Amino acid sequence: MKSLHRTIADIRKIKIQGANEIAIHSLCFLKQYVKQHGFGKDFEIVAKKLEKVRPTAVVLHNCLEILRKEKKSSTVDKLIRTINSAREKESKYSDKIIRSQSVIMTYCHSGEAMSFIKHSWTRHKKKISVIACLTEPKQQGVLTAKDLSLEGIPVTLIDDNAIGYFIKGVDMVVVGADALRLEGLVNKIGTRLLAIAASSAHKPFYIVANSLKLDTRENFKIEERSSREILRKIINKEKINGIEIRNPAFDITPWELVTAVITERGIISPEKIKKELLYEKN
Ligand code: RUB
Repeated sequence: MKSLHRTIADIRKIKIQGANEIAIHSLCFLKQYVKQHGFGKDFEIVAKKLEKVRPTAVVLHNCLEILRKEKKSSTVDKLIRTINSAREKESKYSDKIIRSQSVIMTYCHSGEAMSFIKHSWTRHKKKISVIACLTEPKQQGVLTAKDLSLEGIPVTLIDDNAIGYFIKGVDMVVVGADALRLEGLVNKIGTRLLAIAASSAHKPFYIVANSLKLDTRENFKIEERSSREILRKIINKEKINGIEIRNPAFDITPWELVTAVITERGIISPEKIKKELLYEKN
């Protein structure tokens, strides 16, 4: 069994990344933990420690809220199954969105977006190609490019600055989500600019996200990561001391820029997602 320390370290260092994987790995740890220690006071301490590592991604938070209510170790398995089966269900809708010869632009590395795109290639045999954006500063887009390329999908890796150059040639943008909030889609920093580029080029912008990503938290914060991630990319560091460097990990894309959200329950309009969020809030 992976220790709490190890689980937290792997999530913090982005060895485990993406909202669903963060939740699944935390749940795997908790499964062993509750077998030994149950759901007593210490469970809450451990749960809070895990939740604090990547606070923006809402899936783990929503899973913990369910666990806090049900207090059953079988709930842990149920939640892992729910996340995994949502990916499969969403993927089936790729047939309705992705056609042969489609050029798809994607951003960062989202397990749900990956499954959706791969499904159209492997199951529906669509001759697609993908443009993966590098996604600075952590470059998770490289994972995406490798992942798709291993499946045999033609993939081109581009710098984030080249989005405006390539957007006219794509048929759609497909991204994942860290959270779906009333204000909009929370996803990797840069997603908002990509959505603006897609909208100005009249290209559809799709999100693939399960229902555990609905986020009604009052206490919501955008994770700000170490400035060192930006600093190490600067070639000339002369006279750089004293300049403030900011490194938010996520941004919010307003719903007006989103075409639809593909969930395990079907393809849902942004208006319906907002209604669901309002309903859950009240
Ligand atoms: C990952 C990211 C992903 C979402 C969705 O950011 O923004 O698009 O988390 O991923 P990071 P998934 O690499 O900082 O965790 O679909 O796998 O839940």
